[in-house]
Parts: sequence; structure tokens; C-alpha cells
Amino acid sequence: MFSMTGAQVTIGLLERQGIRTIAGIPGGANLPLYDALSRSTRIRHVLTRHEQGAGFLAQGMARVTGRPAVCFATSGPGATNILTAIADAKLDSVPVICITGQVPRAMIGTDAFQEVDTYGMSIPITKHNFLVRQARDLLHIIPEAFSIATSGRPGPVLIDIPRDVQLEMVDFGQWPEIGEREPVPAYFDGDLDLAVEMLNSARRPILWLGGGVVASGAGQEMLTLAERLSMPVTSTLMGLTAVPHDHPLNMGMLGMHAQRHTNMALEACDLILAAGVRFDDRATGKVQEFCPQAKVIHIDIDHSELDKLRAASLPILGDVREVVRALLPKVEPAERQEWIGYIEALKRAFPSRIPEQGGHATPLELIRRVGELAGDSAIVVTDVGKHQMWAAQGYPFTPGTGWLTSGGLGTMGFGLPTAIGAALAAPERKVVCFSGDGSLLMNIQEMATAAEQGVDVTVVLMNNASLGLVHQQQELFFKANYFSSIYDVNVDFGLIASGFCWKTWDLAGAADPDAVLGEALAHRGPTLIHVPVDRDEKVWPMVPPGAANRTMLGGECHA
Ligand SMILES: Cc1ncc(C[n+]2csc(CCOP(=O)(O)OP(=O)(O)O)c2C)c(N)n1
Repeated sequence: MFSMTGAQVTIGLLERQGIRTIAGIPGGANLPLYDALSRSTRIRHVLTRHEQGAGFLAQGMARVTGRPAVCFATSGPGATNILTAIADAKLDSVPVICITGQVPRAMIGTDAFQEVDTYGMSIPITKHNFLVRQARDLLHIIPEAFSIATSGRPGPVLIDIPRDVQLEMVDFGQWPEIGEREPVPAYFDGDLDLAVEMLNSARRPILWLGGGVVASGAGQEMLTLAERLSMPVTSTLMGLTAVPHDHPLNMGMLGMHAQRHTNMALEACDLILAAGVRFDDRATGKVQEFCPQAKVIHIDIDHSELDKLRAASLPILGDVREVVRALLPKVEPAERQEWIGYIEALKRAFPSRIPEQGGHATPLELIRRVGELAGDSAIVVTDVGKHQMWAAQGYPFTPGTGWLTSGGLGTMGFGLPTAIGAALAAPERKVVCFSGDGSLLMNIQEMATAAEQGVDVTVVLMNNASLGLVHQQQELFFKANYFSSIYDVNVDFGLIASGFCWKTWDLAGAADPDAVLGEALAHRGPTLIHVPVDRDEKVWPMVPPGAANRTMLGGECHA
């Protein structure tokens, strides 16, 4: 027979779930949890400097391992601070378990000190959430939370535990089973036969890969399918690591910042096999005009994504890897010379702006060079802005690259804490975070956490002294009325980083920038590489928000 407090039960269950690191910040309403955590011999705590940092640190761990990661926050401001990272996890399907402290049960609804309705606020931004009413319930809620976070399409789960529930005693005979991923939904054979028929008879098919393909580890199977059927491949921002960047069939990212020829090929295709994608507007542009000539086969593990934004000619519910494995032996090899020839002609007529080799003159060259130096097994993290889109366009991705970017919510400040979580989860891998001066300042306090943890994180700061992507949109769509997008103070990031005990390098005025880059990337530990970037450098092409993908501005040639 066990006799424990709710807090001890919680920590015990987290240990049994295999959790070894928790990120968070203590406060009045979760101190019993912290007291229990302090006695754990299996879980270590990473004290971040802001709860949003803790949420993203957990995301970094979860995104790299594919397994759930846990973060803690206290009630009130702790909870509100962490919610941005939870919303971000929801949109990008990341299994994060967030445990918040709440005021004691009797005080809920009284405007008590540090009381907010965390349960109510988190309903729309979590996959599921719980308000724990008695300590005994933790015995089923915690395992259930892990099962929900990982089953089907992954997502965040929030558990709000009132302080007195954390202190309440529970007697129980044995620990419950741990919560695990449930079996994936089965697809129908009939669907597969129809899919094979559609693929065999298509003349201009395209394979469109999303984050779901990366999550299910289906990249290799997808590439085999593409090669067997001679299908050009495109991917969303989240699916960029599914196939090697330099594979002849790979057309790179589609949508708002695709290469011109990629969006033009999509205009002409007659069948799109969409796998693990959610028809996000950054990918489809005006969805009614997306792939106007194409029938759609849509494979997804989440029923609610099928037919959500575009009715599929054939929706298939299932894990993309299971489905493509079943499809492979059934499809007929095809050469499709005419279609491949058409794509090659498009590429010649509208050549890519992405350099074949790295360098230092343009942001795209720099990103490629960093990729060359970081190696195939690097984990690449970004913040949000032009630097993020340049990284998506220019980084030499392979299936071994880790790619952690805030795709759905587009959260500035994502980069640094997520990179720390990634480095903690994979200490043997190089973690490189491309950031902008706007984004870095949104969670710069986590430099202290990185120094404390001694993580091998390199931030490549592309400093244009502005909110670059906003500046670009103001130029293109608001008659260059640059209101509130230019910074007047020239922040000395090197000095700031040194103050946080980081090693710093600067490409400004470097006689041999390549040597500087090489030296900085070879250094292990928290590292800042400062790179001045011209404010007028743009991300090209650009589809105006809300417009059809064919309406691309700029990027017609090697500008
Ligand atoms: C938290 C948050 N606030 C505002 C925005 C809107 N926004 C998108 S990109 C951007 C500018 C990003 O600037 P910076 O990080 O310096 O990157 P750059 O575009 O200059 O490369 C802004 C303000 C956002 N995405 N996230």
C-alpha cells in the first residue's frame, strides 16, 4: 500500500512515464510539486527564466525525440506566460504535457491571488486538458494525458492541479499502467485500390509532403513512391526534411515563399497526393485556386483534417507510413517523361535563386554555408521572420537533419529556448538556431539557461536592425510606410551574449568570414555568431497574403 501526497503521486507517475527532464519555474501554487520534484532521483529540473522559455524548451525535447516532454508553471502569470508555447505546440502537433499549479479548490472563482481560469483558457489551444479535483484522480489523469498527447495526431495536454490537491494524501495499492500511444486507425483496402488507379492514370501527378510524413518517419517510403512513379515532390515548411534537398525530383517548399517553378508546376498538375498536410494557407495560398486542375488524394491520421479546407477526391484516414507501405507494391512504375520534361523546362525558365554552394554575400548563401559546416546530422532551429524563410529555402536538408521551426503559430522567440531543449535531448548533435534581432530579443533571457546547462547551441543572429518580414510587407503592400518596424537603438548583441557567459563571434568586417564561421561552429557550448544583414534583402518570391499562389511577386531570376 502506498500513501503519498498528490504532488508525490504526480512526480512518481512522471518518472514511470520515462520523463527525465522537466523545464519550468516554481511559484506559490506549484511549490508542493517542486518539493516532491526536488526529491526525485530520476528527474532533473531545468530552471528557465520565463515560463514561455520552459514551454519551448519542452517543445525542443519533444520535437527532437518524438516523445512527450513536460513543463511546469505556477498559477496566474506562470500559466498565462506558458500558454503561447502550448498554442504553438497545438498548431504544430507536438506532444507537450504542461502541468500548472492552481489556487486551492475552495478559492477557485474568488479572484484569489494569482488566479486565472487556466482550464478555460487552454481549452482551444490544447488537444485536451484537465482540472484535477482530487488527488486520487491523478492516478488515471497522468497516464491518460500521455496517451492522448501521443496517440493519432500528437498534441499538447494541460493538467491544472490546485495547490491543496497537490498536498492531499492518497492511499493506493499499486501504480497504474503507464499511458502509451494507441494503435493507429486502420485504412481501408478499397481506398488503396482507388488510389492506385488514380496514380496509375495520372499524367501530371505531384507528391506533397507535410509534417505528418516527418512525424511518422515515412520519408524513405515516400521517396521510393515518387521514384517509382516519377512524381515530383514538394513539401510544406514542416515537411522539408522528408526527402533530401538535392534529389532530382525534389522541388522544395510550396506556397508563399516557394521557388517560382514549384508553384507553377502545381498550377499544371492533374493529381496531388497530399500526405500529412493540413492545407495551411501559407502553403496553398487562396485555397479555392490551389492546384486548380488537380484531383486530390489526401492521407492523414487526423480525421478532422480530411475534407476540412479542400474536399478530397479520395480521403484516406491512416498513418501515412502505413498507407504508403501498403500502396508501394501495388503501383505500376512509370517514367512520365513528358511531365518531368515540363518541370525541367520550368526550372530552366524560372531558375532557383538558391545558390548551389554556400558563401557569405547573401543570406541564402550564408545559410547554405552554415549547413555545409554544421553537417548532415545537425539540428536546425529557427525563429520567425525572413531568416526563417531563407533557412527553409536555402538550408541543405537531408532526412538526417533535425528541423524545428514554428510553422503554424509563427511565434517569434521560439528559437533559443527550443534550441536549448533540442540540445538537452540530443547532446551529441550540433544545434544551430537561425534568429533575427527582433525574435532573439523576445526570449533572450534564456541565454542564462543555456549557459547554466552548458548546452552546445549556436545562434546565428541575422541582424537587420528591423522586424524584417514586417518591413518587407510594408514595402510591398503598404507603399513603403515603414511604421514601427525599424529599431533605432543599435543593440550590442555580442556584449549582451558575453554578459550571459556565451562565446561570441562577429562576421561584421571579418577579413576571412569563412574562417570565422568555421571557428565559431567548431566551438562547443553556447555560441553567438553575429551577422549583419542588409535591411533591404528580401525573401523572394512572395505571394501576397490571401492571393493565389500563381500571383508571386519578385524572384523571377537570379537577382
Ligand atoms: C510573437 C510574435 N509577434 C509578432 C509577430 C509578427 N512578425 C512576424 S515576422 C516579424 C519580424 C521578425 O523580425 P526578426 O526576428 O528580426 O527577423 P527578420 O524578419 O528581420 O529576419 C514580426 C514582428 C510574430 N510572428 N510573433
